[in-house]
Amino acid sequence: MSTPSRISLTRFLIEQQRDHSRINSDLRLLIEVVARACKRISIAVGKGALGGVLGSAGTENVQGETQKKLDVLSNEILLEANEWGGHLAALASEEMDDPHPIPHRYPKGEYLLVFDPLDGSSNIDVNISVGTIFSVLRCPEGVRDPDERAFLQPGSRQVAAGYAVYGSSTVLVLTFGDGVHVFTLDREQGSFILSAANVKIPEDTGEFAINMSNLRHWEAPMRRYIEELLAGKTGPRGRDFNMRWVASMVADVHRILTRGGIFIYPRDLKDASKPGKLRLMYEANPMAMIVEQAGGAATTGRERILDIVPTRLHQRVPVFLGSKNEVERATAYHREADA
Ligand code: AHM
Ligand code: MG
Repeated sequence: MSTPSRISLTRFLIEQQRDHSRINSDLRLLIEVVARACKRISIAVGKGALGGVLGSAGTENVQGETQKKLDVLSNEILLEANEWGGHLAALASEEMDDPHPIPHRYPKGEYLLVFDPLDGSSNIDVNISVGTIFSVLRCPEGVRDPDERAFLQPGSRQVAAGYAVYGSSTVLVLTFGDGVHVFTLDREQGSFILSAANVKIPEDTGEFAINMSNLRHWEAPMRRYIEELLAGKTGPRGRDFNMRWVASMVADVHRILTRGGIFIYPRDLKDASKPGKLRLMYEANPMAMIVEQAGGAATTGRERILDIVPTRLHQRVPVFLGSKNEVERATAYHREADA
């Protein structure tokens, strides 16, 4: 019996282009380049203390968060990898105030890339999974030198989205709007190999992910939803629910992609200027596209995330995503309360 052939990311992308016309050669190059950058980040993360990359960089990003050395390094790796290939019109990142133009010495392409270079910063120094999240948009027609406005497109216009998790193994998850595919890094060969095609999130779940320490700051419908889960068998839901919270969105979402669940980072009344913690363009949108493509749902508790027209590159939104029936229930509670 012959062993089934392993499908590398390169082969997968070539087949998506040649046999299914789902992507063009520039988008194929873009994904290859991002995947290569993720391999480099995975190596840097994997070295841990021996690589001299742990700890704070002593700087702050635009959101006033202290940057870790690995945040800065990962951002540099993604920038450097993507500047010269001719596939991008501009890049933007959680770690940079403004979009990064393609240097004039290089050709420009038709795509915009926006990313969180290393998500889960609080977990970097403690050897817990972190990851990279990215979203690909088309540069609006006729725009030669894209600024922030070029990026402000609803998530429904993403042409691709993905994330990498640097965990016990490194995985890369991808969608082009036609299903979700998971690749696992073969560390010996240095290539990503398809490990699950067309993954689907179960519609029902008994597992939720949320930072419970913020409960006192939540809105009433949010508290109602969680209190019903916590009430378990003898409560209105009539069964017990289990909780998991890694505090790395990439890891929590990957668990949900693998076995279902609902992930929530709700609006928080602690700081009225912040309608949630997570950022729309490089956290909520790519994850929402992936989750919807896997049969799940993603809302702000009130509206579909992918329908939001962004007003700022670094804007924040509440996030409810994962198993469809739970996301719909939590969203219905918010809508009922508003009515
Ligand atoms: P980061 O991009 O600065 O790492 O912040 C985003 C992270 C998410 O990965 C995670 O879901 C959330 O912040 C955890 O927040 P908290 O520390 O409040 O539990
Ligand atoms: Mg993040």
